[in-house]
Amino acid sequence: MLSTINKQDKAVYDLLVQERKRQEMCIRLIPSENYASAAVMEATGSWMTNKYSEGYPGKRYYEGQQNTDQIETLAQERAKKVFGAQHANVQPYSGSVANLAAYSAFIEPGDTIMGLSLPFGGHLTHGWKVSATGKFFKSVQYTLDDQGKLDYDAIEDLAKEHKPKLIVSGATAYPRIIDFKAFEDIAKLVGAVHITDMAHIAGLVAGGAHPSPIPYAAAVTTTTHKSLRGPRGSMILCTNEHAAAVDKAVFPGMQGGPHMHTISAIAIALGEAGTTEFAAYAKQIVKNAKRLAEKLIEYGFTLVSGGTENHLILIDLRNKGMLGKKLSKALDRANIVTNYNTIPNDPAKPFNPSGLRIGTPAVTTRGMKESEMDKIAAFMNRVTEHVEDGQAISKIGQEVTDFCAAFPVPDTFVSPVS
Ligand code: DSN
Repeated sequence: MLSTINKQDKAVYDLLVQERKRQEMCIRLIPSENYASAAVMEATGSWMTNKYSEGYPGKRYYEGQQNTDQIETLAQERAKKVFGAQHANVQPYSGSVANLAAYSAFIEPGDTIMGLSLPFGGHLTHGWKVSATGKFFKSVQYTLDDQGKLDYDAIEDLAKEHKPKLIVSGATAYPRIIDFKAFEDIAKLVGAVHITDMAHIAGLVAGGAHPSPIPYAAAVTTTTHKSLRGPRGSMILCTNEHAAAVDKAVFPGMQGGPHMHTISAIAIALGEAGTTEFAAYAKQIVKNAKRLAEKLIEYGFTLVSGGTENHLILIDLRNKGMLGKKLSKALDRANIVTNYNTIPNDPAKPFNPSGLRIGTPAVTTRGMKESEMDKIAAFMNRVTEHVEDGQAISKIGQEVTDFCAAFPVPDTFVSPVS
């Protein structure tokens, strides 16, 4: 496997193999990561890499689209079916581009947008000041209440005060169900367009484990590689009413040639996401997150909002007397991969914040269930208690690797020409 790369470029081959091993021997808890299937991985390395297809099916600027038109149409149709959407654009290169495209389909530079502040769990592209979305648009940011939950009354008040043209719902570090109807009602009240970024929860929505934003947003953006378990790509879903504006905003507004190899893999991932197995997977992600949260609480960890209702847990480490970076680095040495993160109203600096963000999509793909979450919580607690003890951390790292051996990763070690 990967024999061609092995023969041609040993340096890259060695790194690819090492990464495969790392993914196999670690407990991967970064909530935006997953293991794509072998079929998805094969498509991303396929012949579609070689094709330019600027435009849309039936309306391209290059010839030779006999197969690309069909595969893009297939991806669109599957996206519409999985999410119950009227229209799907499967071309955005990734989530950030999809968000900027979605905004520009509805509003002009200089207009006001309103999204969840990044340090409270939003995303750079929800209007954070250093992002193009915070520079090209006037940005007003909502935050969370004292419990770490969305406060729809406060969001409504802020919207009434600033009258944004566009309101973004969605988050990257929010452990609770989002009430998309409440956002739509607020948007209607102030005459704003409501856009949802469901990147983190797309797999849960596809599998019926989180309410869908589709009925309540003018457009819904998502990446395809998080809980949806596809390739690194993105989509925008909308009603027929907004299809032309969204398509024009993506191409030619934001991008040139679509990545047809990624779109092929998105089609495959959506084929997988439409199955009953995937629905069970999505529900297990949430069950696992809830169990992991319960156990962490038993070990004395403080969780932002008191727990989780989705795939994600945000730990407030202040009562443990350490910052997120220190713990995430110790966990990494113990082969448990997480990321440090701000907590709401974080007294510490964003590059060394007070929180740790974890989630269960990747471990659930490996077949781990509630009893394994108990073990993961125990490992995490031991690392926290021995954060300064290199020997103890190495011992835990070996135990983690032994534990992982019973849960094979999807075979991503593939080559389309073998
Ligand atoms: N970087 C992604 C995440 O980890 O949530 C969001 O784009």
